[in-house]
Amino acid sequence: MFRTTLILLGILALLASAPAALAAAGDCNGDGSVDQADLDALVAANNTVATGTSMANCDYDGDGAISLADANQHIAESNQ
Ligand SMILES: [Ca+2]
Ligand SMILES: [Ca+2]
Repeated sequence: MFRTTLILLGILALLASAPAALAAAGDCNGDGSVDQADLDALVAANNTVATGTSMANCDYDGDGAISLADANQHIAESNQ
């Protein structure tokens, strides 16, 4: 019984952490999907720091900041 409880708690912990684990490139606003709202957020965040926020999902060049280069890459990858 105790072991079953531990297994169930482990499964619940995995499910609870799934959204963070599934954070995807292009999900600028961190809502779990990639859509127009992400491009809007990306453009609005131009010239801001990306590190430590959901905007890091859209820091395509990995320089720690959001720029128009990231917006251009976001558009290019959205059109694939
Ligand atoms: Ca999103
Ligand atoms: Ca960048």
